[in-house]
Amino acid sequence: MFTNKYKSWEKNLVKLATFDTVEDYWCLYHHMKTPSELELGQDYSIFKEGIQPTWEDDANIRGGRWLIGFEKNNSHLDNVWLFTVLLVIGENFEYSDEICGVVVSVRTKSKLGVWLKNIGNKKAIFEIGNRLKRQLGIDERIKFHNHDKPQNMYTI
Ligand code: MGP
Repeated sequence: MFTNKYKSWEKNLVKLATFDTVEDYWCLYHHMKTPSELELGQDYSIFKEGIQPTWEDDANIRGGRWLIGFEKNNSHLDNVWLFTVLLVIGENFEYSDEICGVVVSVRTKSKLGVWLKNIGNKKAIFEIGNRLKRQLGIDERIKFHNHDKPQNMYTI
């Protein structure tokens, strides 16, 4: 998790737990706050074993993320987060191997990011983005950003 207590970005990262199965995640889930119960500025990150939730990690350095934005005080945040986590850990994508992790950032306008390994794998980027939209029932546009650059690469 990102605690938002310290000035240094890295110092705010705290490892909460590891899990192997959906069942184990379910146990953790029931003991944790939901995103909407976190403080403003905090994040939850769930990444595959061995991958740090940072742009600098070897698995992320050539990657990017699909970003799903939420309006202020959106009541769907917790459900969309849970459903996204279950989709990702259940490997529900044709290109599940390309997914590094998922992050929910609690802000005035919160956001959910699905981090992918390789900005060169356009097929995987679109398969994952389109499936996320379909499975989560998102009608609004979502944007894919290269971790390196602030402007978005793709919009669907
Ligand atoms: P953020 O948490 O992704 O967005 O990054 P937020 O808080 O909504 O603000 P935004 O307006 O910048 O979108 C906030 C800041 O945290 C970034 O500008 C970086 O300074 C720092 N930061 C975020 N991430 C994910 C990283 C990272 O992976 N590595 C490093 N070194 N800094 C990061």
